[in-house]
Amino acid sequence: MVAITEAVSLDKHGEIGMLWIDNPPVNALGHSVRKGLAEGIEQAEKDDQIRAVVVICKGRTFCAGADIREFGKPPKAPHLPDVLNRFDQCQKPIIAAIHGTAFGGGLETALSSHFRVAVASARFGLPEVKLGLLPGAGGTQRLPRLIGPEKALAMITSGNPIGADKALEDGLIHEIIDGDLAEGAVGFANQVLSENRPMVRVRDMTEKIAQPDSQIFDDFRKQLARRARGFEAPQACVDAVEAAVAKPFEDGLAYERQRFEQLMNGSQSAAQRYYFFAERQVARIPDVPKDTATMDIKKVGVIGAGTMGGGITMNFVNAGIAVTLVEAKQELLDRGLGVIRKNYDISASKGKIAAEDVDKRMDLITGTTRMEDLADADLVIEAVYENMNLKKEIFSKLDKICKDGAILATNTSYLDVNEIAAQTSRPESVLGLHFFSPANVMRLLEIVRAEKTTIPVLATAMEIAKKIKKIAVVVGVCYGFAGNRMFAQRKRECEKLILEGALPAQVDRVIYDFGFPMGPFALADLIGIDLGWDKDNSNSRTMQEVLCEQGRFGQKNGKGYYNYEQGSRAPTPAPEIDALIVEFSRKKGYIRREISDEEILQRCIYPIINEGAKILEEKIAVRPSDLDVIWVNGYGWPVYRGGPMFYADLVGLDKILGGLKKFQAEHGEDFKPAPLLEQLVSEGKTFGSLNA
Ligand code: 3H9
Repeated sequence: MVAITEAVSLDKHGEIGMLWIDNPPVNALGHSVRKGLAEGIEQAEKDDQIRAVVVICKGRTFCAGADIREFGKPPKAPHLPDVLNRFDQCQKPIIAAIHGTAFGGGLETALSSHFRVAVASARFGLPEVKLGLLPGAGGTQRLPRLIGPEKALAMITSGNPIGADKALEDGLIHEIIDGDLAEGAVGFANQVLSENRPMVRVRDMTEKIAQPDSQIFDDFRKQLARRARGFEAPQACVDAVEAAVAKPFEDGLAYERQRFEQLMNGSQSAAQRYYFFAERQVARIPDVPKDTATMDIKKVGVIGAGTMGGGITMNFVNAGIAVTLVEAKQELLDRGLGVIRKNYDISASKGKIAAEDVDKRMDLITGTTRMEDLADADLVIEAVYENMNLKKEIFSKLDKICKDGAILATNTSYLDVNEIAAQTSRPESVLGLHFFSPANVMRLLEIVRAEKTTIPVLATAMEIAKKIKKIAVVVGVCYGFAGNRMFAQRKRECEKLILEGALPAQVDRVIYDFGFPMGPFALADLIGIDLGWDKDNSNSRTMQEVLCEQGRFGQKNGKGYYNYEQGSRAPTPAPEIDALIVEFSRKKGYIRREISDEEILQRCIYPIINEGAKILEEKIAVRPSDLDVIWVNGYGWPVYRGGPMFYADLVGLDKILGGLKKFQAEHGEDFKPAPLLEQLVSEGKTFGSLNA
C-alpha cells in the first residue's frame, strides 16, 4: 500500500490498482482526496503492472460529495472538475466500487469512471440542490447522457437519492455486488480485462440525449415554480440539464461551471449551507456528553387522544414503538382512535404505506380510559389542553402510577414546566416535549429542559426524538419557550399593522413574498381564529375577538379574515372584513395611514430577531443557529434565508438595531433592543460568532 496523500493510497491486487479513499467521516472530496485521486490515477496509468483501477472507500460510505466546509474559502487546485476530466482521459478502465452514499461530487466521480459496481444497500444522489447549488463537476452533463434527461432532471432537481436496484434498472450502475465489495470489484475489473470490454466514457454517450422532448424542461420549470417557489437552484438545475442536450459536452460543462459559481456566490446557497451544519450542530448540548448512557424506550404512554395526542401517538407507532393512549371518556377515545385509523387509511390509499400496515400500526396502540394502565410505560407524554391545574393533577397522578425511572413529559406550548415538575416527587425525570401541529407531520420538536431535568433524561429524549425522525432543539423554560415566544412578536405586530392602516391581504403578501408558505392572517384562518378565545371573557378588544364574536373562526367554518368556498382551502377576499377592520381601528382612535411593504416586513421580522437575542441572553437556547432550526422547521421560514438569526447577520446587525430604535421611538417599548444585540453591534460581531 503506497500512501499518495494522507487521504488516498494505492494498493495492487494482481493487475488491478486499488485506489483507496480514507477521509472520515464521509470521505468528502476535500483537497487531499482530490490531490490523491489525480496523482493516484497518474501513477496507476504509468505503472505497467496495473491494467485497471478500482476507486473504493474505507469507512461507512463512498464519497458523500465535495467537502462543504471548504466552500466559501479560496479554492485549492486540483479542482474536482479537472480531476474528473483526468478520470475521463485515463487509458486504463476505472471502476467505481460503491457502498453507502455516492452523493454529489461522489456520484460525479463515479460517473466519470468507466464502470460502476455497488453493494445492494448503496444509494446514489445529487443533493447539491438542497445546498442551493447544482452539481458542479459534470453531474448535470453526464447523468442525462447515462440515464436520459427526464430521470436525470428528477434526481437533480429533487436532490433525492435512488437505491441500487433502481440504479441498475436505469443503467446508472453495471452490477450489484453480493458479499465483499473490494473482492467483487476486483472480480468485475478482471472480467472487464478478460472480456476486453470497451471503456465507456459517459461524456461520449449520445443515444439518450439525441432526441430530447423539449416539453419536459418546461414541465419541470412549471412544477418547480410551485414546489420550490423562491429557490434559485432548482431552475438553474433545469437550465444545466437542458444545456446537456443542447450543447456539445465541453460547452455544457462550461455552462454548468458558470451557473455553479453563480449559485455558490449567492446568498441562497450560503444560507442553505449554513443550515446544513445548523441542523447537525443542534444535537450538541455542551453539558451532555456524546456517550451519556440513555434509557431504552419500549413503551410510550400518551394522555389525550385529541389532535395533538393522536399525532404524537402516530410518531411512535410509525417507528414501531407501542403506545398506550389514555383518554378520559370512552367516546373521546373511540373518536381519537378513529381519526388515527382514518389518517393511516388515507396514507395507504395514497400508497405511502402498505394496506396491511394500517392494521399493524393500529395494533401497536392500546386505547384505555384508565391512567393506571401507564404503570409500565417508559415515557409518558401528557397532551391535554392548556390548563395548569389540569396538568398538575395529571402529573401528581402519574407520579403515583408510573414506574421508577419513567420519563414524564408535558406537551405544553407555553406553561411553566418547572411548576408542573414540582408536582411530582421526581422532577429530575420531568421535561417538556413540545410537538408542533400536525404532530405526525411537522419535523420540529422543542425539548424543554426544566431546572431539575437530569442529563440522562435529556439525552434519552434526544435519542428518542431521532428515532421518531424529529429535529429536536433543546430549550429552557420560559413562557412560549423559544419558537412561540418569538412568534408572538410577529403576531402582535400584524395585529397592530392592520389597525394602523394595512389590511390582511397586504401583510400576507409581504410575508408570502419573503418566502413563508403563507401570510400570518391566512395562517390564523388555517389554525383557527378561535384557538385560545375565551368566549366568556371576550370584550371585543382585539380584531381577533371581534371576528370570533361574529362566528368567523377561519377555514374550519369557511370564514375568517378571508372567505372560503365550500371544500376549498384557497382564501378569497372578504371586503366585509376589511371594512370592519377600518371601522374598528377608527373607533379605537387610530388615524389610518399608508404603510409601506418595507415597514411591514421590518416590523414583522426585526422583533423576532430581537426576541431571539433576548432568548440567547437568558440562555433559553444554546446558540443562534438552534433558533434558525426552530424557525425553518416549525414556522415555515424559507431555508434559502437561513433562519432569522442568519438573516439578521446578512442584513447587518447595525441595520437591525437602527430599525428597532426607530420603531421604539415611534411605537414604544415592544421594540426596545436586546442588550445582546447592542453589545454585538458595539463589538462589530455577528450572531454567527456565537454559534459554537
Ligand atoms: C458537491 O458535491 C458539489 C459538487 O457537485 C461540485 C464540486 C465542484 N462535506 O449527516 P451526518 C459531515 S456539494 C463536509 O450527521 P448521516 C457532517 O457535517 C455536496 N462534511 O451523517 C457530519 O459532521 P459532524 C453534495 C460533511 O450518516 C458528519 O459528516 N453532498 C459532508 O446522517 C456526518 O454527517 C451532500 O450534500 C460534506 N459533503 O448522513 C451530502 N457530508 O459529525 C451531504 C457530511 O462533525 N451529506 N458531512 O457533525 C449528507 O447528506 C449526509 O451527511 C450523509 C450521511 C447522507 C452523507
